[in-house]
Amino acid sequence: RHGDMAGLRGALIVLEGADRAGKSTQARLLVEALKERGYRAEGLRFPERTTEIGQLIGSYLEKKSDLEDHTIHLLFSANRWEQVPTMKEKLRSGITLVVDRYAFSGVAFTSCKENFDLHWCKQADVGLPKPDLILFLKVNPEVAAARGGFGNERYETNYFQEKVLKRYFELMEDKSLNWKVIDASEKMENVHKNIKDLSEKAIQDAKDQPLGKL
Ligand code: T5A
Ligand code: NA
Repeated sequence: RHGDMAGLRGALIVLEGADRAGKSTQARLLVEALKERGYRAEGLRFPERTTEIGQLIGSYLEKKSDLEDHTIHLLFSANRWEQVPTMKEKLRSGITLVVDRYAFSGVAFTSCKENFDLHWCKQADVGLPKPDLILFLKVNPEVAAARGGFGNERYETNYFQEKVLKRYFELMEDKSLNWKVIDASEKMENVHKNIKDLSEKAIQDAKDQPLGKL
């Protein structure tokens, strides 16, 4: 098996994108496909709503509670930090991690609120494991709308989502990160194939490179 060779780490692969771009679907398909091809791979998602911090976030997103905007931003970040020891351990042991949303969701969403400075928004995630590959799933709003209406969670409005999308494109200008834009309006299988090919390449490129930091 590819991941079992001593000293070779797994890759950190992140999926980002607008609402209903298909991140969760593609994350699941990617983990399955990598395993089939003999890689060790596991999925992870943020927010991880099952931890104590995650439950506070879940309740906020479901609008069962209100939290001050800086506070919820820091909780989203803390929800990533609490997974870091496990993530590092898994990557070190050769497991590739496929992550459904990461720090870029945190920055894109909070920085679209009134009176938030981009620099401030990035600080809480500085030092997190740096992704070897960030797949940005791009869908046009009409295609996303055809996949079902918005739910009732916080942030699920056209106005806010459009702002978030613009912010993602600004974040993608950071060339120190390995962003790849995927046309996620295509059929699920085609999107999957593109993602799988880029991911296999990232796994090969990452295996003898040190894990970076955001
Ligand atoms: N947030 C998150 C922050 O503010 N700060 C943070 O730090 C973080 C991490 C939670 C919210 O929290 C915010 C961002 C979010 O507002 P979530 O729980 O990840 O985010 O969001 P969800 O609402 O679960 O996920 P999305 O709505 O973004 O959807 P996905 O995962 O992009 O899409 P998916 O895979 O569920 O697919 C949606 C539908 O489309 C179909 C699927 O079958 C499904 O029905 N579909 C396709 N149909 C046709 N063709 C394709 N290619 C398709 N792919 C999927
Ligand atoms: Na999702």
